[in-house]
Parts: sequence; C-alpha cells; structure tokens
Amino acid sequence: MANQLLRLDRRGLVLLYIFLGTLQESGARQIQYLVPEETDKGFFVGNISKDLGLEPWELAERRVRIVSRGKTPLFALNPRSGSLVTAGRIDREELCETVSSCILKMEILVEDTLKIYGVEVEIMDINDNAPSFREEEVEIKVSEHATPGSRFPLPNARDPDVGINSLQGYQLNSNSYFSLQVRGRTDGAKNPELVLEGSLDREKEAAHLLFLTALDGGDPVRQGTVPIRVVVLDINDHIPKFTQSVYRVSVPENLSPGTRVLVVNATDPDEGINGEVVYSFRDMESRASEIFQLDSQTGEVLLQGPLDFEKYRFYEMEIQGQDGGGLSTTAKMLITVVDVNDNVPEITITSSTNSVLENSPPGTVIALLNVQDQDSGENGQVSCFIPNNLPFNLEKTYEYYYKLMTNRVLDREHIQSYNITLTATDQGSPPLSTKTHISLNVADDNDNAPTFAHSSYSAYILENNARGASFFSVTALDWDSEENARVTYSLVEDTVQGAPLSSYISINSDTGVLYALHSFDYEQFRDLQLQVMAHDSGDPPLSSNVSLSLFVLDQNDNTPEILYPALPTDGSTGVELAPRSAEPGYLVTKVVAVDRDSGQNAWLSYRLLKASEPGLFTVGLHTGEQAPPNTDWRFSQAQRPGTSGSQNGDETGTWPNNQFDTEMLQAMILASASEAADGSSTLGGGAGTMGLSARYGPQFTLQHVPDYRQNVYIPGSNATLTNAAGKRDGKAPASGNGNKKKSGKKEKK
Ligand SMILES: *[C@@H]1O[C@H](CO)[C@@H](O)[C@H](O)[C@H]1NC(C)=O
Ligand SMILES: *[C@@H]1O[C@H](CO)[C@@H](O)[C@H](O)[C@H]1NC(C)=O
Ligand SMILES: *[C@@H]1O[C@H](CO)[C@@H](O)[C@H](O)[C@H]1NC(C)=O
Ligand SMILES: *[C@@H]1O[C@H](CO)[C@@H](O)[C@H](O)[C@H]1NC(C)=O
Ligand SMILES: CC(=O)N[C@H]1CO[C@H](CO)[C@@H](O)[C@@H]1O
Repeated sequence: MANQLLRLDRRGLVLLYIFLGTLQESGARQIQYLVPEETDKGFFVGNISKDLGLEPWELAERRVRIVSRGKTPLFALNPRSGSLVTAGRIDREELCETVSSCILKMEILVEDTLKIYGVEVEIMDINDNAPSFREEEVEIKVSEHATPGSRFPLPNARDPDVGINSLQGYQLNSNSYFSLQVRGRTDGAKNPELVLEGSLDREKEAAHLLFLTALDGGDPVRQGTVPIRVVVLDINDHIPKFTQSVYRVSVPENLSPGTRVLVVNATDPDEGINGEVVYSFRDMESRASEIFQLDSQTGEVLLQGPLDFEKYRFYEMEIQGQDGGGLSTTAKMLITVVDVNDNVPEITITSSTNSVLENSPPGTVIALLNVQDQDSGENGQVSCFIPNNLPFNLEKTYEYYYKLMTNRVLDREHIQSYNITLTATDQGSPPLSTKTHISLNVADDNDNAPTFAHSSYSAYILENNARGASFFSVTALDWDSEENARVTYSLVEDTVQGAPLSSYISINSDTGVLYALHSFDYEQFRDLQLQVMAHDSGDPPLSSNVSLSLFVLDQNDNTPEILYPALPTDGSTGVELAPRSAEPGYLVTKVVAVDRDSGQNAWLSYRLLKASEPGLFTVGLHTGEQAPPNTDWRFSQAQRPGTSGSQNGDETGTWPNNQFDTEMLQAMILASASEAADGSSTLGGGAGTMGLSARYGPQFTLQHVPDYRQNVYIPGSNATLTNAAGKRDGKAPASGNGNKKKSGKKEKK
C-alpha cells in the first residue's frame, strides 16, 4: 500500500512538471517549486531569475522582490545567483499538520515593470517522525478462563508524518498466547487488537509482557513501541491439595494435652481467597473429636484430651481442606497410640480361704489368684511372687493364674496366722508393681494332749479332816485352742482297801481341785495313790494321766498308853523292888509307854504325879527311867532328839518345831528303829524282838510293843519301814548299867 502511494505521488510529480511547462509558455507567470522540509537556511528552492526570464544580475537592477505579508518570511532571494532560497528551517508538520500536500503561496514583484508573479512552493514531507504511543505502558486484564479468540483493543500509535512516512502498521513480539490483528476503520485509520490464541493459566504465568510496535513507511522505517502487560485474572480453578494423602503419626499415650501431634498442609495455587485453605475434621467420631483439635487456619493438630492406649490405640480421621471458593479435598490422618507403662499390675484373688487346718498335707491350696496388667508388651508382662521365708508356694497354673498353696505342714501352736504379701511386678522400664495381702489363720487341730506341769504330785492332808475339804489342785495345760484346749479332770477309777477310790476322793472336773470325801485316820492309812486324768474336748479327745500321792498327816489324836509296868489285874498296886543298899541313881524300873500317833505326837515325856516320899525317886523325863541318868543311855549327843548338838545334853530339850528339825528327827527315829529291828544290832536280841529284850531283859519283847515303824514316813515318799531297813551306827550307851532294863521309848517313831 505504501508503494502504491509512492507511485501515485510520482505520477503527480510528472503532472506537476507538465503543468509548469504550460505556465511558462502561456506567460501566466505562475511559478511552482518543490522543496523538502527540514532543510538548512539558504537551501536552493528554485532558479527564480531564469523562471522570470532575466539574467541573475537583472534581479537587483529591476528591483525584484518577494511581497511580504507581514509574516516571518520563509524564503529569500539570492541576488548573486538569482535563486530563491529558504530563509530558515521549515517544518512541514508545523505548517500543514496532517494535510497531505503542503503548498505555500507568495508573490514576487518586479518593480520596474510592476509585474506580479505568483510563486507556489510545495513543502515536501520527509520522514522525520517516528510512530509513537501516548501511553508509556499498557495493562490489560484478562480472565484466566477467557476463551481463545477473545479480542482486546490495543492503543493506537500516531505519526505526524504524511504519506508513506506516516504510520503504516503494527507488529507484536512473538509469543504463544497472543496474536495481533489490525482492523481498518472506515476513516482509514487502523486499530490494533490483541487476540487470545490459547488457554491461559494464571498459576503457570500470572502475567505476560508483550511489546506492540508501530511502524511507518519511511526510509529508513521509523517505529515506536509500547509495552503491553497482560495480567491474568485468577479464577478458582484449583482444588486444594494435601501434601500427603495419608498422615501417619505415633504418639505415646502419656502425651500431655496441648501438645502438637502433627501439622497437615494443603496447598492451593489459586490466588487470594481462592488459595486460602481452611481445615476441618470430616465426620469425626465423637471420641476422636474430644481428644484432638484441629486448627482450621494452621492445620495444626493438637492433643486436647488424655490418650489411653488401653482404651483406644488407633484413631483414623478424615480431614478436609477447603479453599475460599468452596473447593475442597480430603486426606486421612492415622494416629497410633504407643503404650507407656502407666498401668500398675492388678492382683485379683479369685478364691481364697481365710483359714487352713493345721497338719493339712503340703500342697493344700489356699488361694487362686489372677494377675493382670492393662499395658501391652513388656509393660503388661507380669510376674507374681511371695516372700520365700513362708511355708507357701506360689505356682503358676494357667496363663496369669496362680495357686497359692502350702509347702509343708503348718503348726498352729507355732504360728497362728500368716500375713502373706503377694507382689506383682511388670517388666516395663521402670517396672511397676503392686502388693496385696492374704491373711490366713491356721485352724486348730486337736494335736496336743493336756499336759501336767509335773510328772507326779504329792499332796498332804491332816487326818481327821473335814469331809469335802479340798486338799490339792492339779492343772493341765493344753496348747490347742477352744474345745481342743478345754481340759476336764477326772480320777482314774481304782479301789482303796476294797472300796472305790471315788468314795474317798473327788475332783472338780473343771478346776482340778481335789476334795476328800472321807475323814482320814492317819492311824488307819497314811497314803493313797491315785491317778488324775486330764482330757480335752477335742474330737477325738486327747488325755494324759498323772499320779498323785496323797499323804495323811498325823494329828495328836491318841493318848499315850503305858505298857510297863502293867497294872495288876487283881486291883493291887504294882510293886517294884529295889535293894536297900541302892545308891542314889539306882535304876529301880523303867516306865514304858507308847503312843499310836507319830512324830512329835508320839514323843513321850514322863513325870511322877504322886509320890509318898517326894524326892526319893525321880523319873527320867524322856527315858521313863527315872534315878536321873547322867547321859542319855541311848543316843549319842549328835543323835539326840532336838536340834542337833545345839541343845547338847539338855534332858528337858524341847521338841523341834520347825519342819527341818522335824524331818531330821524322824530320820533319826527311823534309823534307830531300823537298828532295833536288825538282828545284828549291838543291842540285839532275837529276830522280831527289835532288840528290846537285849536292852530291857528277855521279858521285854515285841509282844509288848506295837510295831509303829510304819508311823515313820518320809514326806513325798511312800517308803515305810521294813525289817530290812538300814543298820544303825549309834554309839554305845553312856550309862554303865547295861544290864538294866532300858526304856522302850526308842521304839517310838
Ligand atoms: C505447606 O507445604 C508447602 C509445599 O510443600 C510449603 O511451601 C508450605 O510452607 C507448607 N506450609 C506449612 C504451614 O508448612
Ligand atoms: C499385712 O501386712 C501389711 C504390711 O506389712 C499390713 O499393711 C497389713 O495391714 C497386714 N494385714 C493384716 C491383716 O495384718
Ligand atoms: C490314763 O488312764 C486311763 C485309765 O487307766 C487310760 O484309759 C488312759 O489311756 C490313760 N491315758 C494315758 C494318756 O495314758
Ligand atoms: C511306792 O511303793 C511302790 C512299792 O510298794 C513302788 O513301786 C513305787 O515306786 C513307790 N512310789 C514312790 C513314789 O516312791
Ligand atoms: C544557478 C543557475 O543555474 N543559474 C542560471 C540561471 O539562468 C541563467 C540564464 O537565464 C543562467 O545564466 C544562470 O547560470
């Protein structure tokens, strides 16, 4: 099109010259010139002298000049060369703006002939202007989802040059999204438009920078460029996307509330609220919603309630991420709770007895128990034990069941009850343990018989006792308990002198107190052997026996009996003969008396009650001899009745009162009585005479004296005198009158 214009102009130029030639021939004096704009001052416009038909020098002579119209003259005459020249720089665009042919008219006056010539100078355009845009930068907003083919107007460029030098067209830098289309308007102007060629993706390229170039047809071509910034407007064309489709996390069950468990993250490449994601749980079961809390903005999942591995060890939740445009996506969250040793083992006594019979065989089951631990793994592995100093074993039976049983025979009398501590410990680190106690009573078995403190007892009772008098009590202890320890006393049936024992003695079955049912006569019998039985109330009962010796003690209930001299049976008084020449101290006779009692009660002393001639005769206080003897004819000093040698020679010695002396005395009596009974006695007579005949003469034999040897008893012993009793070792009598009758006193025991 530019070339076409150029061709038209050239044709015009040819026409112009033809026209000029015509003017010259007709002499119409219309002179036409063509001068380019923007020339320097003095630029040759045309040979005016020649066109006026003058010689150059005639211009001055004939006073040729340009008629001025008051405006700054654009042209001037050069009189030397006869040329019309420019008076200054000429800007066609300033003179004619966009008018395509810019012709300036002026007149030249030849004063000497007063001829006027019209001169037309056409200012020729040169490409001195580049196309330009009014905007420095253009921004175009295009929606991301604009369809290909969409058009967007672009700014027009301007070029004040004319013709070929003016704006000829536009160009767009090459790019894959946009193309340029120029639409011609009816007025010939051209409007550039941007055409969308492909789909836009804001998330790929949020803006495109294009350059629109406007070109003219000059030589060289001039151009102007404007940057076009295409901004892609976001649409919510992206769904949020979680960084993981499944979030897995393991947390220890003792995690404290408020702790962050994990962070979920969903991204959305859209812009603004289209890209802002809020998080929420979807269809969350209530138990999880109580325990976890999701921050809708940050995606942080916090623990808000306590975890308990033993209740729930796994949580599965669906989380949703939604952008401001309402698009959403989901992901899974799997939370595994890890066990921590936070449960103490538990001991459950499934069944137990609180008492076990003593003597039960080893292996008797006391309790069945079960240990448990809510924890898992090693934290839940429990072992159970008891102290090993107890007579019990703890045996594992089935899984976590244990049997507590005895491992030896128990003895209630040794240990009555046990407090068994059961300890259950798990294998966690650190381990947890629990203790429980089983108290076990050992029930009594009747395995102990009542026992008496002594193997035998001796009891004493004074003769002539009151009937029903208690004289002794026995006690037997039984180490068992209750009925098994309740002791009952009884007498083992026996006969005493043909009568049942029970007619003599009775015993209180509860207290063990013994009563005499009989008034005993020492002179009848002195001792009684009996057996007391103690038995408990067990089933079967156990018993034990003890022997008891009851000794009857003498009381002075018999009067002495004078055996010699015997009262004559004819009623006369007895006569003892003494020689007239008898010296003082002559033994006239010996009074012999006996007493059925024993001991002190049989200790006799003699006194004269009545004498016709007082002082002529005396009787020995103890001997019944009377001329008072100097010494005891029979006893050595040491043997003398009384308290040994301390009362040496005391014929009137008192009978000892204390127990010790009594016993000693009895022993001495026993000794001499035995001696008397002994045939080898120094006082000896024949057997059965007890030595009396030797001492007192042949007429004095046992027939005269009752045998009271049995009156001598040793307390605590049932020994009595017999003919075989020990020998005497007494001294010879102090008296020199060994041939005289001796007192029978020594027969008394
Ligand atoms: C989410 O993930 C994206 C992409 O990995 C990352 O750039 C962004 O920082 C993450 N946001 C958070 C809160 O971690
Ligand atoms: C058993 O012993 C424990 C600790 O020694 C004690 O706490 C508990 O009271 C006892 N139980 C009985 C029944 O005595
Ligand atoms: C005690 O004596 C009675 C009667 O003689 C007898 O039956 C019983 O077995 C005796 N008890 C013991 C333990 O010897
Ligand atoms: C009592 O005497 C008898 C013989 O007569 C004897 O067997 C018994 O052991 C004596 N008892 C005591 C306690 O001395
Ligand atoms: C500059 C130029 O070419 N001047 C010419 C103008 O015409 C006359 C004849 O009329 C010539 O003599 C000049 O040389």
